[in-house]
Amino acid sequence: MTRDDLADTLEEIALLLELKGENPFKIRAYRGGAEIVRQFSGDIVLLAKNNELKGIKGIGDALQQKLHELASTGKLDFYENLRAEFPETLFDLFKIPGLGPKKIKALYEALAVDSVAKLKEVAESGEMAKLSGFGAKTAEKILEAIAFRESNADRFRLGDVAGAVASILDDLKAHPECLRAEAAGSYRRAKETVHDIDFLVASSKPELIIKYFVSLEGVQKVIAEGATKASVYLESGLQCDLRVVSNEEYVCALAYFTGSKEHNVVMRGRALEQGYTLNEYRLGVKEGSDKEVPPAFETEAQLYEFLGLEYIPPELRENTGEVEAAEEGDLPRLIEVENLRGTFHNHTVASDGKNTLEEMAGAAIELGLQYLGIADHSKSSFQANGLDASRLRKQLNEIKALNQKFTEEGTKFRVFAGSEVDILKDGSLDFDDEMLGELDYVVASVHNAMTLSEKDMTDRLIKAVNHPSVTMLGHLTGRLLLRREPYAVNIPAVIDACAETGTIIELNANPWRLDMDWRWWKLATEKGVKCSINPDAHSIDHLDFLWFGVRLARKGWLTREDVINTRDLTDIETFLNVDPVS
Ligand code: DGT
Ligand code: CA
Ligand code: ZN
Repeated sequence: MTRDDLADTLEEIALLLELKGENPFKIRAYRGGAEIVRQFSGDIVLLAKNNELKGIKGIGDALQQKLHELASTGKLDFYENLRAEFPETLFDLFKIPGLGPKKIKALYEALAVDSVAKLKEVAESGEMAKLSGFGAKTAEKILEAIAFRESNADRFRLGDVAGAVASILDDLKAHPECLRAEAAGSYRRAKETVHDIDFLVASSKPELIIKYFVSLEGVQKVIAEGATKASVYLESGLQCDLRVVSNEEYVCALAYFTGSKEHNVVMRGRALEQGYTLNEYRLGVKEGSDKEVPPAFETEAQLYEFLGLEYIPPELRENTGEVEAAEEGDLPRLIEVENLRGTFHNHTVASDGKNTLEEMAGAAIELGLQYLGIADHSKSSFQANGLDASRLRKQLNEIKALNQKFTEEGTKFRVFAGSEVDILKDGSLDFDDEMLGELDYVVASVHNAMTLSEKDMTDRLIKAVNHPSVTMLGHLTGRLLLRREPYAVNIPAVIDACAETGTIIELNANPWRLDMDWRWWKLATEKGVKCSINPDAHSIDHLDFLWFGVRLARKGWLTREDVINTRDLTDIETFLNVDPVS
C-alpha cells in the first residue's frame, strides 16, 4: 500500500457513492480525504497502519478507520462491497481521459453506459450528443480517447515495470545454474513504453531455470512452459518471456532478442555480405563461402567488432543510422548516470511537492549531486498550489538562508532558486520581468489551454523561448505516456527558436512524460541546443527518475557535453550567470 493507493481508493469510493446518488457531504468527505492523503507531509501510510490518524484535519472517524483497515490489511471491505454493486467493466470508464465523474454518472443513468464498448456505441450512434452537457464535439473527443486507448493496449511505461524487471533479473542471477542473464528487447533498448519483457539466461540446465522462473514470486499466471522457453504474466498484467540458451549461444541470442527487428535486419545483411549467417544462436559460415567458422563470442562488443563495427549500445539499436556511424567509428560517447552533477526542475511543499526544501536538498546531497534547482509552480497553476510573487520571494529567502548554512558548515552544495513558470495562452509568462529577474533560472512550461491549433501553440512556445529570462522549456509537448497525446506543436520550429536564443530543452525524466521525445534530440543537438535532464521531482524518491532520464538521453544519442546538468557547480554558476555564495 502506497500513499497513492490510499488516495486512489478514497477517490474511487467518492465516485461510486456519486453514481449511487448518495449524500453529497459524504461524497465530499471522501474526495477531500483523498486530497489530504496526497498532500500530507508526514508518513501517512505508516500512521494509517498504526491507527494514528486522530487529529488530522479533514479525516474524520469513518475515514480514519477505513484508512487503517486499508493500510494494515491491504483491503477494504466497504470498498469491495461497493464495487461489487457495479459491473466490473464500468471501472474501465474511469481511465478514459475527458470523462469525469459527472459525465460517467449522466451516461450511466441516462443511457446505461457501463463499459467502454457501450460508451463507443452511444458516441457513434449520436445518442450521447443529445444528452444535456454533451454534444457532438464531446462525443468526438471521447471516440478519440477510446481509439488512443485501444492503440496503446497492452503497453506499459518503462518506469512502471523497471522495479519488477530488476527484481526478476536479480532472482535469475541468484540461481546457481545461471551463468549470465539480461532483460533484452525494448526494455534493454530503453523504449519509453514496452509490450513485454524478454529475459535471456545462459545455463547448461535450462529445465531447472525454467521451473524456477515460472514459480517466482510475482508470477500470477503461466502462459507457456517448455524445455527452454516460458511465458508468464505478472500481477500487473505484464507478460514476461524467458529463453534459456547455452553459454556459447548467449551473445548472439542477446543481440538478437535485444533487437530492434530493424537493427537485426541490417546486421544480418551485413553478415551475409561478409560471407556469414547471423541468427538467434550463432554467427555461422554462409554456404559456398570460404570463411572459417568464427569462435564463440564472449561479449557483444566482440560480435560487433567481428563485423567491422564499433560496439553499438542497446539504446541506439533502432536502425536510425547507428550501423553506418559504427562503421565509421563515429558513434557518440553516450552520457552515463555518473556524469550528472545536479538537476533543475524540482518541486517542494511550497507548491505540489511532498517534501520540504531542506529534505529535497538533503536527498540530492545523498545522491552525490552538487546542486539542486528548485522550480515550484507559478500562480496560474492554482490546482498545483502555484506560488504568487510574494510566496516566491519568501522561498528565495529560505533558499538563500539554506545556501548560507551550507557554506558555513563547509558543505559543497547549492540550491538554485527558480520557478516552473506557466506559459500563458498568449505566450506571456506568469510572472512579471522584475520577479523573473530575481531568479537564478526559469523553467517555462505549458499547463493549460492545451488544445490550441498547432500554429498557435508553436507561436506560444516560441514567444516564451524568446523571453530573456527563460533558461529552459519544461516538458515540451505535455504528453502523458499511454494517457494523453502530446499537444499539437511544430517541434522543429521550437528547436530552431531554442537554438537562436540559447534556450535549453528539458528532458523531463518523469516516466509518465519522458518529454521531449528521444526521437528529436539528434535534430536538437545538430542545431546546438543543450538538454537538461530533469526529474520534475515532487518528492525525494522522484530524484531517482534521473535514471530513466539518462536512459532516454542515451536513446537520443546525447553525450555528456550535450547535457547541461553534467557541469559542475562552478561551471553552472558561470553558465547561469549567478554569483557564487559568499
Ligand atoms: P515490444 O516487446 O513490442 O516492446 O518490442 P521488442 O523489440 O521487445 O519486440 P519483441 O518482444 O517482439 O521481440 C524482442 C526482440 O526479438 C526484437 O526486438 C527483435 C527480435 N525479434 C523478434 N521477432 C523477430 C523477427 O521476426 N525478426 C527479427 N529479425 N527479429 C525478431
Ligand atoms: Ca519485448
Ligand atoms: Zn510541469
